[in-house]
Amino acid sequence: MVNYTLGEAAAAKLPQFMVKSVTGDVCIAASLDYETKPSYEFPVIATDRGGLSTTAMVKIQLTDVNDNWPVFYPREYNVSLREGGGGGGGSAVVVAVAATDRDSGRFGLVTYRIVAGNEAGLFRIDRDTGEISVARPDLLTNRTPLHHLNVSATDGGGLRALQDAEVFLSVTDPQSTPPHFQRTRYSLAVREDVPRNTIVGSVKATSSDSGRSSFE
Ligand SMILES: [Ca+2]
Ligand SMILES: [Ca+2]
Repeated sequence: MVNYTLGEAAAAKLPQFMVKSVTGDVCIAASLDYETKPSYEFPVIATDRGGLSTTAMVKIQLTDVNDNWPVFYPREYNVSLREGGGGGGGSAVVVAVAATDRDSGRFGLVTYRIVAGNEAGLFRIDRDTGEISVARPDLLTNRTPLHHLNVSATDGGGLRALQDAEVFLSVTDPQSTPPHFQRTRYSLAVREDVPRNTIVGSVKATSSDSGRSSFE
């Protein structure tokens, strides 16, 4: 007659597993999560009536299941576009949306699709990278100055992000230019013990339109 137990240290650390003392069956005692811990290894001790014992190691390898939905971060994107798609050529990438999925392999592989707002085929998206570009620069005019796309993310197991990404694209007049910073890089030195609200420098951008911007 042999009695089976988890090693003492393992029993304290691993509430997920138990071993039946009479049969030696290894059972699940609490819920598992591949994303938190994909494998376990622990000793099982067999003891006979005379008190002699021996130890075997048990290794548990979990198999991933598709239990995570893709999640967009950020979920909203704002882009300004030049009329006629100028500035970098018509097929330049104007914005890239991004969703992540905690699963491994194809269950974590995200593909993107524009699901609303692109009825005229103005934009296209790279389904693997989420990069959005202008497919029809000739249709990009400020007679329709605002475009609103909904983008879905779906993983390789067919789970779709519960919330689509929203992309707001505004078409600006080719004459107007976006504000530009006086410098592209600012380096500021700050003592680590300065109190809150201390001004440590300032950044400044200027705009070509005469102070009053007509739209944000
Ligand atoms: Ca997934
Ligand atoms: Ca999983």
